[in-house]
Amino acid sequence: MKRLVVISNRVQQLNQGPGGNQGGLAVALLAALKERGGVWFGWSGSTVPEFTGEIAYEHEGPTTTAVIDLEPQDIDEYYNGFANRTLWPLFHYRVDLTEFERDFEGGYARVNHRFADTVAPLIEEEDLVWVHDYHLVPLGGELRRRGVANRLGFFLHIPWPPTDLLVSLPSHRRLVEALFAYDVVGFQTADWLENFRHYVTTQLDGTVGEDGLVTVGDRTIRAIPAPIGIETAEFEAAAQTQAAAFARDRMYMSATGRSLIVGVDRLDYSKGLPERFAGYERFLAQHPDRRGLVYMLQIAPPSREKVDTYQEIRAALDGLSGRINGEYADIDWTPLRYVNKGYPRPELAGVYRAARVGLVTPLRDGMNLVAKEFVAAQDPRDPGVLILSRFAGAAAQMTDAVLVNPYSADEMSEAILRALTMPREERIRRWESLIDCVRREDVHWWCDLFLDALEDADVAAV
Ligand code: GDG
Repeated sequence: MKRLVVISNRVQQLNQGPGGNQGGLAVALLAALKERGGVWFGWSGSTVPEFTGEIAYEHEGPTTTAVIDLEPQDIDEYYNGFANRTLWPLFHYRVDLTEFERDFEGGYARVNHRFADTVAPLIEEEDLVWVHDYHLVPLGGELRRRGVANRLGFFLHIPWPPTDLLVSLPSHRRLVEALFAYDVVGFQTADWLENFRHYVTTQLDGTVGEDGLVTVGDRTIRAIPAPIGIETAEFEAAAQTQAAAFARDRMYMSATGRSLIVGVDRLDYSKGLPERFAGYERFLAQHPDRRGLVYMLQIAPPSREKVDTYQEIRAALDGLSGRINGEYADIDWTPLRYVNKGYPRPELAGVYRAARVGLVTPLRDGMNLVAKEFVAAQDPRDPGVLILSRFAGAAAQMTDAVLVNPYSADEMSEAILRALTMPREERIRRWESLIDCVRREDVHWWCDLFLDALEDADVAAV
């Protein structure tokens, strides 16, 4: 098996352990590196007044992490700028929130240069190089310019937007052309891949051939759908630990006889939290007989706090949650528990297991791992019901969830009632079909799918 070099914006600290608060990407990549051995390279999360390119290493078994510090201006323009103020909203269909600033593009190009300069010497001849996400689209081209002839793969964790939206980015052409430095480009779903193909054929005069081959000019890449999974076995086991049982019992004891509806999301406007709260509020308004019998727990650890749109969504949610509780709470009942902090994974698993309903309703999401984790944590004899947005990538695989349009408070309200009253046989039938997919198409399956495609790819000419 070939050694792997993974490159992503952030690198998970190796010594953080299973209790750490890791994002979806981190959980998936650590699993891949544990299996194959190799290097994970990225930004340390710290800044220095002047960039030096000095690398800090950490080792654990076959895995090495290698991180660099960036300058404050890099973070403003590349991370908080082009990545999170331009590409993230645009790729989540939010042109209204997208900021188009030339300075951001300068910072994005500069950091991709810096990444390439520092990581290129770490790449050995036979390594497979796997670049992750929208922060690093131009990195493949930068590596090629530095003579890296290895197989290069790129995986996009977020949606690929329709062409009509993407062309509102002034530099859209340059961005997409940069993907042609890779050998394999992976997307979460066939729909996002279709959007990419549409762009390439209509804007770049490209062609789509057999077997996922996409050609523009003299470059042919393989563009594939590769839906990311979770470490299912590990998460199922986490749900049965003492820590999980303790969290589950804490939930039961704090609300005896009441059904828990749970949501867990990074605090991000793409996750549809105001719409979710509105759907729950509609449910409470339409079903007075259910008040006092249910409660909702929304765990939402803050993220990207330097970006104004994230401050705005947080303020909006503070207001909405206050309004819902002000309107409906009773002296012995709080309808909505809204918590802005993260929990260790086993505790999360216990909370999922205590829940009657999992509410995963992003307005747009590349995949959504919470949906899969919720399913993995359930008790097979008495599983909860997953309500899932049609606009999450996960909906393509998880068709036995109760699928909803997250923009519709009425649909959400109906789905909540349906989930709460669903007979046990139907819950079990749906859950068995869902867990089957979550087990089969887990994170190891995903890695193998992508890396097999990469190993099979013809090595690009430098
Ligand atoms: C991007 C794409 C795609 C959340 N709160 C806590 C916590 N989490 C963990 C979850 C899950 C992860 O964070 C979130 O993953 P998602 O997939 O839901 O969303 P993004 O962070 O937006 O990830 C997404 C993903 O990349 C992978 O490709 O699915 O579409 O947007 O694992 O459990 N973990 C802990 N405590 C928390 O409070 N420990």
